[in-house]
Amino acid sequence: MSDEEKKVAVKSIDPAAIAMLEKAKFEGVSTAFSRVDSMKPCPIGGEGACCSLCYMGPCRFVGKNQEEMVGICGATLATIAARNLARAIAGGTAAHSDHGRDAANALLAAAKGDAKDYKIKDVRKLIKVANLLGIPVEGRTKEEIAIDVANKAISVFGQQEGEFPYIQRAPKKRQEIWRKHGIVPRGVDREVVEMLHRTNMGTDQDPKHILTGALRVALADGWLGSLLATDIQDILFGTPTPIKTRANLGVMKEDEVNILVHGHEPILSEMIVIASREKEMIDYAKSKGAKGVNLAGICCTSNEILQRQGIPSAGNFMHQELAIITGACDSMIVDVQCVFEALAPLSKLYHTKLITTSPKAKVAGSVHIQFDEHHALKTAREIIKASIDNFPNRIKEKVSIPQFSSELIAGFSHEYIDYMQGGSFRGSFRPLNDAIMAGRIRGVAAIVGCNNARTPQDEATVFLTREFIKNDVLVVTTGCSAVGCAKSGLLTPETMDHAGPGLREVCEAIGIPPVLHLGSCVDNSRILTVLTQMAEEGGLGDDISDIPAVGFSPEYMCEKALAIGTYCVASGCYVIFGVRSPVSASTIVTNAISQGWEEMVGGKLEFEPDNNLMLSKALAHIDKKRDALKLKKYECGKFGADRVLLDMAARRELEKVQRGTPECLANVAAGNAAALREE
Ligand code: MSK
Repeated sequence: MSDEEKKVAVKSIDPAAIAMLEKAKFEGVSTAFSRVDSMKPCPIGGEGACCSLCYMGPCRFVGKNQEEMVGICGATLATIAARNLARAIAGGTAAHSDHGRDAANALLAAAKGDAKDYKIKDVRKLIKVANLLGIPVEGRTKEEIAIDVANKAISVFGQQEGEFPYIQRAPKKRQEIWRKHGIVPRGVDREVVEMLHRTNMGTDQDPKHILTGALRVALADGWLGSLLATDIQDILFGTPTPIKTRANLGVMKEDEVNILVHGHEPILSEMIVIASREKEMIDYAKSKGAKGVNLAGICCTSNEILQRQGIPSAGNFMHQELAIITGACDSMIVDVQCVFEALAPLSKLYHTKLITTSPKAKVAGSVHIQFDEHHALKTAREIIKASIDNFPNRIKEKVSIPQFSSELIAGFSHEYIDYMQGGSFRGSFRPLNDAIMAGRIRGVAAIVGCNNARTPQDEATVFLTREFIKNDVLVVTTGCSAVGCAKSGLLTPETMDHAGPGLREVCEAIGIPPVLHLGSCVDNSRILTVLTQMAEEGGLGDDISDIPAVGFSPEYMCEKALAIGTYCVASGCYVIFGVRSPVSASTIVTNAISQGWEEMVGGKLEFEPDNNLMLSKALAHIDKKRDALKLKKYECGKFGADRVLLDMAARRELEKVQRGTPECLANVAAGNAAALREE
C-alpha cells in the first residue's frame, strides 16, 4: 500500500469507499472525508462548555478551573452542558417523532380512501396496535379500525396531560420506576416544547433537574414517536420478515438507470419501488438506452425498503457523496434527515439529478418534486421519469462503479424473532432466554447509529460486532451500523463460523445469523420491544435493566442518536457511545448521566472513544448482570442444560397446524374476519 493509499485507508475500512476517495482525489472533488481534515472542531463547544442561548454571549468556558467559572448570567458549566445535551435530545426526539406523525397521516389518508395507492398490508399488526390503543375492533372493517388508530396516534403526539397509551408496553417494574421519578411522558409535542422552554435562558437551572427532564423527553421518542412510526409503517407496508439482498456501491449498475433514495421515510420510497418495477417505466428506460431501472438506497430510507422489499443498499451515511462520485448515479431522491447539503454542488460536477421531495426539506441547487401521499404513485412515476431522462447525460469517462457488494439477510422484526423461536402458534422468547441462562449466549449487544467523518467509517461498528459474536454475544443492529455490518458481510448465516461455540449452536438450531438486522433508526423501538419480551418471558429478572445486555452507538454523529441512547438508558440499558463526549467539560454532568442515571433508572450513558475499552466495559457489564441473576458463569464452550431448540422442520410442522387457526383475528367479528384473512 502506498503512503497515499494508507492515508485514505484510515478514513474507512470499506474498499469501495477507498476506491471512490481515490477517484475523488484524482478528480479534484472534496467530500466530507476530506473536508473534515481542514475543519477543526471547536474544542469549547465540542465538550459542552459553550452557551449560546442568549445574545449576551456566547459564553465560552476556557482555561483552567472551568468548573468554577460562571457565564454572564451566572450559569455554571454543569447547567450549560446539561442544557446543551437536553436540547440535542429534544431535537432528536422531534425528528423521529415527526417522522412517526407523517406515517400516521399517511395511514389516515389511506384508510379514508384519500390516498388510494396505499393499502393496509398487515391487518394482524393493525389489530394488535388497535388493542394497545384501546380502539374497538369487533364488527368493524380494517379501514374503520385504521382511521381510529391513525387519529389516536396523531392525537397522542399532542397529548397534554396524563400517561401516553403505549406505556403499558414496557415491563411493569419499568413503568413504576418512571412513575416514581415523574418521567412518564405525556405527548411528544408537549415534552419537546417543554424541554425547549426549560432550557431557554433563565429557566431551568439545576443540571440534575434538566437531565431528568431529558430522560422524559427521550422516553417520548422511544416509547411513543419511534414506536408508533415503526408500528404504522408495518401496518402500511408490512412487518418485515427475513429477506436476502446486497449492500455496497457495487449494487449500482453501469447499464441501467441508477436511482438512489436517501433519507428516512418509506412513505415515498415504497411508491418508488412499485413504480420502478412497472413495465412502462422499464420500457421508457430502454427507450433512453438503458437496460432497465435499478433502485438502491442510502441511510435509513435504504433500511426501510431493504427490510420489506429486498431493495439493495448502496451504503450508509458516509457513502452518500461516494455514490454520486461513481458517475453512475442518475438521480438521488431525498426526503428528510442526514442529507448533506454538499450533495447539491457535488451533483453538478457529475450528472446526478438531486431531487428533494419533502415540503419540510429543500436544498438550494436541487430540483424539488414535492411528494403528496394523495397522488403518491403519480409523484413516484414523475420522479422516475426525470431520473430516466437524465441517463443519457452521464459523462462516460467519469463512470466507475467499485465492484464491491456483500450479500445480507435483513428483516428481523420483533414479530419474526418471536416466530423463529417456535412458529406462529408457539412463538416465544423462551429459547433465547434459556440459551442466555445456560451460558450458550453470554448476552445481547445492540449496535446502532451513524457514521462520523471524524472516525474511520464502519471500523468501530465492525470491530465490536466481530468481537461480540466471537464472545458468544448475540448482536442486533439498526441504521447505518446495520448497513456497515452488511457491507462487511456480517449479516449472513455464514457469519456463525466466526461466532463462539454457544452462539453458533443456537444460530444453527434456529436458523439465524448471529447478527440480526432490525431495521432503520426509528426501528430501534423494535429493540425495546424485544428487551421487554425477554424480561417478561422469565428467567432474566423482571425488568430490562436485569438483562445481560448493552447498547452502542460507536460512530454517532447526530442528535437523533443521543435521543435513542437516552431512551435506552431510561429503559434500563447501559449505553456506550464512541467518537467523543459532548459533555466532557463537566464532571458533574458526566457523572450525572452515568452513576446518577444508573441509581435512578438502572441504565447509564457513557462516552468511550477507545474500541477496546468499549468492548471490555460491555463484556464486564454483561457478566455483572449474569452474576446478579445468579446465572451460570459464562465460560466459552461450557454450557449448562437448556431446553431443546425447535429446528426448521419442527417449526414447519407447527405452521401446518397454525394455518387453520387464525388466532390473531379472533377479536374481529365473523363477517370481517374472512375479508381480513384474505389480506
Ligand atoms: S441514517 S441518523 S446517519 S444511523 Fe438513520 Fe444513519 Fe445516523 Fe442518519
